[in-house]
Amino acid sequence: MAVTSNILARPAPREAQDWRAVVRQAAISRALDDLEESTLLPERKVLYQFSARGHEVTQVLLGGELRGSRDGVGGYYRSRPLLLTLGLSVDEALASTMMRRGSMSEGRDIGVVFNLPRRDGPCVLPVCGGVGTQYTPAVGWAQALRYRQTTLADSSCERSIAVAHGGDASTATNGFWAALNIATTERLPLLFFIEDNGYGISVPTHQQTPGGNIARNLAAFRGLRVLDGDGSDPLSAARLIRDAVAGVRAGEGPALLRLTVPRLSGHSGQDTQAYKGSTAIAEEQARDPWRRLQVQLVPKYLSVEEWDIEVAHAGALVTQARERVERSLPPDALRVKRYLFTERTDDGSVDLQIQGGILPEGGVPPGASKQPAAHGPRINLVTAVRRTLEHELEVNPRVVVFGEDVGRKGGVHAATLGLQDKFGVARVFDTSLSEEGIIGRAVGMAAAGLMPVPEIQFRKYADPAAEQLNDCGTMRWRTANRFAAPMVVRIPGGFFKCGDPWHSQSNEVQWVHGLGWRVAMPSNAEDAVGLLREALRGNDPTIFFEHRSLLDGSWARRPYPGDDFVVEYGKASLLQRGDALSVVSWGAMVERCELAIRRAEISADLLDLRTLSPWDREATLESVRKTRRCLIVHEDTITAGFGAEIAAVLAKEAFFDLDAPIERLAMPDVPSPHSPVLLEAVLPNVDRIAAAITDLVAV
Ligand SMILES: Cc1ncc(C[n+]2csc(CCOP(=O)(O)OP(=O)(O)O)c2C)c(N)n1
Repeated sequence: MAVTSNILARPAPREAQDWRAVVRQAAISRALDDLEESTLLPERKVLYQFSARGHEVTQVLLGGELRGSRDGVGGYYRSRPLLLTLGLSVDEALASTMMRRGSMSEGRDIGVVFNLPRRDGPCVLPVCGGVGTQYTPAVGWAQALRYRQTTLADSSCERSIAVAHGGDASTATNGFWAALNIATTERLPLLFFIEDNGYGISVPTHQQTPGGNIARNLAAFRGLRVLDGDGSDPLSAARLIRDAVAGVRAGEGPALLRLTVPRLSGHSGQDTQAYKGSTAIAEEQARDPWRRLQVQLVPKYLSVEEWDIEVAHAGALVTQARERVERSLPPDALRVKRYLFTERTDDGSVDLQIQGGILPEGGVPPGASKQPAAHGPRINLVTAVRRTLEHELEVNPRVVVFGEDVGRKGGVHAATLGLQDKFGVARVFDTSLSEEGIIGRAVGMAAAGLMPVPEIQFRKYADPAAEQLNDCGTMRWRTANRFAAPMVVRIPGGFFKCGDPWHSQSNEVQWVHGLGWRVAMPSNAEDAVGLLREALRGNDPTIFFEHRSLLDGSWARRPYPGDDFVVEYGKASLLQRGDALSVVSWGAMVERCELAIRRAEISADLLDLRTLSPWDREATLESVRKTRRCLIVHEDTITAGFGAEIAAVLAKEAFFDLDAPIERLAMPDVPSPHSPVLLEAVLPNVDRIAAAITDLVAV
């Protein structure tokens, strides 16, 4: 066993290990793998099998150390032994792989992609299929532990830690490096637990990290305690695990523990391992930690009989669980569309997720009003955003605002100006430059009961966070309402005085296609206040798009509508009424449409959708059925833009009411150009909108 460490390893506390429990848990894991590999997979009762054979002893040992009342784990598809140790029942495990009712996702997700919501012991964040996605949410959990302890005076978080569990290849991902950077910079209580089985499917570890040992490579990484050992030597692995956990728990900052283990089966049930060769496979079998455990324990710590009893007991547990699960029902196909968003029960109360966000912990949002209490001077949209954030930070101690430059500078768009001075660095803070880190961290914080408000500096720069955004949106659905991560992602974007492919993208349709996200695109300061507040007090993840040209635009200015004002999502605003046609728009195009209608001197309905997910189908249909003509105007590019969705719905639902084809005016399929001359040539402007209105009315 080698220990490479920039802090010398301390002797582990001499607490007795319950070896019988270790044997029992590891035997259950192995019995599950035996059953799935030998029977359920060939019988096609399990469609995806990811064996943990070779990984089970180290994971069970880790699970035994996670006794903090608020410990949080980010795991992956090979984490089942760890979960079994933390409370996943054998029935739940089998119901999940066999896609039965009572599984952790109700048949919606792969059976080894688990979750374990809990507030009285170790909680496992919803596991994702994407390799490396577990790391930044684990960082968010670790930061939330600190926040809850210091800012919310929540003593249950004292000495609790976060653990991110992954394989050797996962250390090559963006998520790993983002998490490592944040955890060490912020000195968070996070353990990176890396099980190095030598392969990422077929690609050997030396192609994932130079020299093939991530622990050795990180030995000089500042702020990280690094431990390295042989997971096939259970007695010494147990000491290392205990030592690593104890250090993080004691407040020494993050640590990384790498343990080598053999992967004794294929990567998944389909994998023949032809790339390994028989010598390598034989060598791996010789390193089987389960067999070594027996040699190390029997008879010194356990008698032969005790070992056999535990193994037989595990086998019986799995057999009985299989019988029960075989008799259980398949998932309910009628429920497959449920739980993309918060739902209500028959009595009207919220059908709450077990964990994530503020509501499951008893949080009650303050009273709200849909009527604006408009008074005072008109304020611009950026002030509206700032003032709303300020008020919500005041009334809700769980709101945290963060992103690149949002702290001392107050954001590059000035939306958070002065907030750090007022609320302190724990609640309003700068992050390192990692969008994966910003959103992944928000996911972990939301899961831990906070309301994160991350800022993505410009729309285009959400690209590196795409994976975390996607997985956040689907979390409620894929855990069948067990977990959700409500948050408000503020994203400034769109053109300003000029365009360019980096700062001026709109592309809102991508968010609408991102399942599970609510999407707001306000056109003015009053709606911005109401939509932002509604999102901040809501229970679903929300993309709040702040259009750059509106931040200080004069048309968008409105009086502040009050500290209680909210705007319901999915309710369009009918800005003016007319009968010759309906103009449907949102964001920065609304102002142009209003001017164009005036210029064309046509009597028209002007609908500002305000939110695109959900969007107000009813109001749009009602208007179009009345005017019998519709022009949709948006800034996003035309092909498969959101206008296409609206047009498709109108074509189907209002077909016999239409007197003319539905028209769309949008950016052609080009990136936003920089020169104002070029931008003017492609962006819908008042002249072109007015001409389109005139033409459509003439049809
Ligand atoms: C982002 C992403 N890329 C590719 C894959 C396909 N894939 C699944 S597992 C895997 C290898 C991961 O290996 P490692 O992290 O070492 O864990 P192990 O399977 O060895 O336990 C790959 C490439 C994926 N799931 N996610």
